[in-house]
Amino acid sequence: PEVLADFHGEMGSCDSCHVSDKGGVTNDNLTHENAQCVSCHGDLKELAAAAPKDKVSPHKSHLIGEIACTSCHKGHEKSVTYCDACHSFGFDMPYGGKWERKFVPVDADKAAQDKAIAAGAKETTDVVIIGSGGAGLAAAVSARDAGAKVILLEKEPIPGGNTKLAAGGMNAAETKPQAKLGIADKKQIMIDDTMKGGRNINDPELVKTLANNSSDSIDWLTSMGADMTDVGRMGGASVNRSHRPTGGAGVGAHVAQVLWDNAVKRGTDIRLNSRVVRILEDASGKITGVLVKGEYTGYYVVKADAVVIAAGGFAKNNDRVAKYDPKLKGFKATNHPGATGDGLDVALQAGAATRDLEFIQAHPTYSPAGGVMITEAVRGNGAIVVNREGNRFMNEITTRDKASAAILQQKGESAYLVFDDSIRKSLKAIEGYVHLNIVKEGKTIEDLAKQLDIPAAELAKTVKAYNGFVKSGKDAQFERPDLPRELVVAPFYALEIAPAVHHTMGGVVIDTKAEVKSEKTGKPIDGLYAAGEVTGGVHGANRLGGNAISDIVTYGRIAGASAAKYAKDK
Ligand code: FAD
Ligand code: MEZ
Repeated sequence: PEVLADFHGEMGSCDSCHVSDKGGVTNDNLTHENAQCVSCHGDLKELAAAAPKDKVSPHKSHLIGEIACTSCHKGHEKSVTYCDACHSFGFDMPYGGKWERKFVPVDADKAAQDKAIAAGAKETTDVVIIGSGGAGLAAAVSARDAGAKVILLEKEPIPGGNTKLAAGGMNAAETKPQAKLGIADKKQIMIDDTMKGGRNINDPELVKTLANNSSDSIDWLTSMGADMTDVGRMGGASVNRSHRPTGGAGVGAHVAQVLWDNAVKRGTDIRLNSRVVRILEDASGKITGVLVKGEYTGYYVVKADAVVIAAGGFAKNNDRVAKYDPKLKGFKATNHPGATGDGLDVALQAGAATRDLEFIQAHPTYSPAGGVMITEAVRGNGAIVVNREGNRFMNEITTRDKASAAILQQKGESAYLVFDDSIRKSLKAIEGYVHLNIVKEGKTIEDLAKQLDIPAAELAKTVKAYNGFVKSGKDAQFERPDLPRELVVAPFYALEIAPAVHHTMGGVVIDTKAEVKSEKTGKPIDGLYAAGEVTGGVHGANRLGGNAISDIVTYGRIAGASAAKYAKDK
């Protein structure tokens, strides 16, 4: 047999997977088909528990939601390991093929799309949300709380977008966790840091709304079951304000899971494998719904009073990235495979104005060996960065644009992140990198240098000088403003890092109510809202670490509430 369906076909008829013996699926989530897999093979938890402990298990992952078996195990085509979108584990997958994803423009197949539109709406709702990342899920929760009927459409088989990958934290000022830790912060300082980091081209009103609502957003998440009690420092922040779960665990998977659970609990109709390819309007320009391409059910129209675009950015689409910033051509990306810019395309078709698309951020510490971004929190908690000569060359917690540029100037266009066991113990996220086998370990600094094949005496000198700066409270070399700890607790660790495309700052123009502005009139398009990485203006020319999760939670909530109100008042 070539594919899984051949094998199952030999065992019985189509109804071993499908509802009828003639095949055909019930919905794009493949609810029945996935339940059939589980009924014979067990669920993810059971499969993960049975896997050898010393190996990365394909069934144990950091992804969120209920991961459907068919996300990887395909019936009628070669199976693919979704993990390979970022990593390269080389799992021996039955009936497996190579991970490949070609970008298909949203307007491909126009004749079939026009035919589906002409056939009219298949169903009706109050609010449609495009995207199941943090912005979309936050919008779903707040729209449901405001009484709207919501359909949330996600093109990927796995929910959570980039949000589920977020690691370092969520920025917020004047919060309860900060107060508990004795951290004095002000919303105005968050505004000033964000404007400065964004080179002052941010929309000041959007920034004010971000900072002024950030503490409420922490309370909102906490009230739904989130743990945001650990607070650390991110690049460009003058105060510790990046919130994450206890012990420094990754923030994104946690926040996305809490929002997912709450959206599900509130009865949101969530459809995976469902790509929105067009936003529909009437002759007066009012939004009337969306055209969806169901991976298995084909094109159909959902009529809706309001649409929220929460479709994320486009950092994983290198052709598009390079179009706006040719310097980034061929760069790897930290993003999930769905970050291709579809949201922007459907928004443009609907007449939305855009801004700042040329501003694209590279994250300075991506591990090429692991296919994974190494969180800024490692530096925030005290790690240093050295080059192949064993020397520091920058303030490690400067903004990302500056850090990435400095790394690219070093020999080999990469560098090493160096930390000690006390930093490892301060941040649970590091265990994930150790698990991926990408972290070198040395009993002493000299031993570590040998493993990295860099001059041992030079690295020892660098660490000694740095420890002296920590003791004196002043980095005489690069003016690093925050010096949390000396690097003295063995064992010592290092991993190679290089910049990778991380965040697209530009996008759809919105106002503080998350209304999308029209390119033609400059006024809001009736019924169209947007939130999160698909928008521009909040982060200006350069986003500060920790500000995106803050953005998506705050503007996701606002967009959901605004869309529900519009639908109700209509
Ligand atoms: P996403 O979470 O990307 O969700 C958008 C969803 O829309 C996706 O699931 C996508 O598949 C779907 N979609 C797109 N087009 C369509 C369509 N046409 N139809 C249906 N669905 C569609 N920020 C921080 O503040 N702190 C951090 O610690 C942090 N760490 C990060 C670590 C990594 C590795 C990455 C990649 C990013 C990190 N960020 C962090 C940035 C932050 O995670 C993102 O900017 C943010 O989560 C984006 O949220 P979103 O909801 O706007 O988009
Ligand atoms: O905001 C981010 O992108 C972030 C904090 C990433 C990280 O390094 O953890």
